[in-house]
Amino acid sequence: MSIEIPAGLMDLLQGYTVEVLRRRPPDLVEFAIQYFTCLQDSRKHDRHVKERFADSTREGVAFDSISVESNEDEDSDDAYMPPSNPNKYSRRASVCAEAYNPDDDEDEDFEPRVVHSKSDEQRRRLQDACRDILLFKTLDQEQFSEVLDGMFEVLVKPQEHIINQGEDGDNFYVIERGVYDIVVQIDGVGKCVGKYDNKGSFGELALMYNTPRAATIMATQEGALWGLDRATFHRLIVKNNAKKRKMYEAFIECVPLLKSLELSERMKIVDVVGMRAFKDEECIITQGEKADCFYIVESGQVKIMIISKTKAGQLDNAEVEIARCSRGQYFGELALVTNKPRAASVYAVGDTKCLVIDIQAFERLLGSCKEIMKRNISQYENQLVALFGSSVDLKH
Ligand code: 1OR
Ligand code: 1OR
Repeated sequence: MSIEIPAGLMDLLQGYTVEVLRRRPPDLVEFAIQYFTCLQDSRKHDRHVKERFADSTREGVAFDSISVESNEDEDSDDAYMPPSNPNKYSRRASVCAEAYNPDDDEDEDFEPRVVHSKSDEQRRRLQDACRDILLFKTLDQEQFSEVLDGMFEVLVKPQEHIINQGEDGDNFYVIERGVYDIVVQIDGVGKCVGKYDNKGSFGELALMYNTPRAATIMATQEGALWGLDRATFHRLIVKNNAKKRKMYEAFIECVPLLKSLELSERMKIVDVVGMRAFKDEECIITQGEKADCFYIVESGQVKIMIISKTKAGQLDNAEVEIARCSRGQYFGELALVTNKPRAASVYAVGDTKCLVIDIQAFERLLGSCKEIMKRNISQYENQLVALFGSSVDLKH
């Protein structure tokens, strides 16, 4: 029997839970009454204001410019007053992936554009560093150049903490060079759970979801980063995420691999995916290379090709097609799951578009899908034996 969860229930309970964790009230029932009563009052108030100003809205005055919210009393100890949209302005109020509505933020369009001047040489280095940043892949040209204008250079020393877990988020960072450890507190002990090796970006989560920093990022050697301030990140990237959600929501819903995830988890994936387009025969993955991302086919097709070698060690350099993936199917998981080089090469068949997820987001968001992937991987071996007999091995 399947039980349908009413729309909004999860967010409602999550909002309450977050406030409990934040404020640690002595009496949970009393606090619940206060919380939900205030929520109801603020909704009534919102409806009332909306009705009152409906006419002026029709005349072109944006409702949100009238309904001003404040988070001034956010940390006061007075009776609890949740903001009418608790996830919009208050810091740390949201740990869920609530959809962000760009139309709520008309006022942000009038924020002054931040420009950090750069030499030609700096701009060239910055463009190189940003070329493969997934979060920038769905921006249009104008938005992308605003991002580049807003970025500033940060030089770092060995052992320097660029981000400390638990702190508020100030900037988003793109790596130009350097190796950075990702350290997470587990049972009170800092554990290195991964690293960035001379490429990638970090620091987006606290800015996207108004949460404390989820990890510490520490430079292990001298390095160079490009920072983007919180306000510019919000105006350009978070706003674009709302459009991304609208664009990919329906598609992501029908990816079989992601069926077991909650809607909010799937939306968090959409927030960090990049989109890459490939031409017919273009190489997407090269066998033997180091892996740093995972793909889901959005349109078109890809073919998976391997170069095998016999157990006697003879190389058979011709590539053999072993499988194809089309809309909704994924590839590039094997190297991430097994921590080995790419087991095959992958080429586009016709014009093809893929959603791309970087290895850190893969670990963070698709951990619970790994069992499904592992089951599918165990079937690869059988297919391989069926195709080539038992005398073949993969060339790693
Ligand atoms: P942030 O703004 O929270 C810390 O600041 C950043 O570290 C975070 O954004 C991400 O960009 C980055 N879990 C959480 N944050 C991570 C992780 C991560 N990896 C990189 N960041 N995990 C590690 C996955 C390899 C999961 C750990 C349990
Ligand atoms: P990857 O990260 O190793 C290449 O990069 C991708 O091609 C790989 O992840 C898988 O997503 C895919 N059968 C089906 N798909 C495969 C196979 C495969 N190998 C790699 N990929 N095999 C069976 C052949 C009939 C190979 C056996 C391991």
